[in-house]
Amino acid sequence: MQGTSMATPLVAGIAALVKSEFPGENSAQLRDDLLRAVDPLPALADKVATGGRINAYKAVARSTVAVRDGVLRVQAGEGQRNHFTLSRPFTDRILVEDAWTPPYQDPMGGSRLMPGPGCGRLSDTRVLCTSDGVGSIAVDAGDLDDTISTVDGLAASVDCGTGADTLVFDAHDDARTGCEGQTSRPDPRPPAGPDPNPLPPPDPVLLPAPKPTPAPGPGGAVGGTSSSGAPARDTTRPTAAVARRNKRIRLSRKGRLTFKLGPVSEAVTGTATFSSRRKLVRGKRVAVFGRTRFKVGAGRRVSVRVTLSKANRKRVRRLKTVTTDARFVLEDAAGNTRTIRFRFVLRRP
Ligand SMILES: [Ca+2]
Ligand SMILES: [Ca+2]
Repeated sequence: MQGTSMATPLVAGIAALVKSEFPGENSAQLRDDLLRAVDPLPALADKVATGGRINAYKAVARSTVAVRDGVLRVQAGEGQRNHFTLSRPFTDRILVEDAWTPPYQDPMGGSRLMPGPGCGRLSDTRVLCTSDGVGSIAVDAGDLDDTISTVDGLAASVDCGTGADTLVFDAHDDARTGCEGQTSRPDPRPPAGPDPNPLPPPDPVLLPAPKPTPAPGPGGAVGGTSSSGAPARDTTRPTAAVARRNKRIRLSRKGRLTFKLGPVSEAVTGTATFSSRRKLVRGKRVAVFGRTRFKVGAGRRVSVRVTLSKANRKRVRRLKTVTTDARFVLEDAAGNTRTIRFRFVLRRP
């Protein structure tokens, strides 16, 4: 079974599943959930927006992580095999992880971590919390077979729940319930001083729904969609405003094409790929004629320059104009990516 007509009911079915589990979500949140719940597949890298295939387990498996009243609480949802790992990379931070099992590995495990007060998301399965004022840790792994590794040097209360569970703990006065396999951890590694970076921003999904903003004019924010209304703000992915869009760009006499995008909301690295249909590079239906990498700081504009080959320069001169597709893939320090596409007309010098 393949193709969009097959994929549509599958995605719609998973959307219904998410909606029944989390009825309070609005459509922007639901869309965000579906775009995150994929197994990346190399074969789909350039074919679909997410570069992956939807995974129903990933769409609904969620755990919450928050600091309340001096306790860091990790609460698993129902029907999840969790692999909670707590660590202390910095003296003032606690890192909580619940990694997905690799695609095709059965049974599925891991969960998307939803950061509450005192915590922020690094990626879907990694959350960083403050340890300021945190006196103890409470982990509830819930049903099914879970593995839990607690943080060093903090009293933990671990409830492994039902299932065959495995716990790795340090010699602290930990309270442990329902954990069958237990291992004491050897000497902890000391944390690397205070974290020089601020905590990641709070989870946009837990924030009140964003107010609709007026349609973006020139230089407006660009989200996942381009023309249909104001996109939802997504602080976990790099955003960029558009400087040149649907414009005509003139090729320089030396065959250079300069394209500007930005400014970007945070420091990003990325690639820009330029392709045209048939006209440049003979014999191919869609041909890439330029590709370049870039690296820019927060608040700066992405400016890329591509030089056309001599043969392609000649073709642009002959054709006068060439419809060109530009594809920008931005990646922030935490590994979140965003793809932005444009179509513009390349003009001869
Ligand atoms: Ca569990
Ligand atoms: Ca369990």
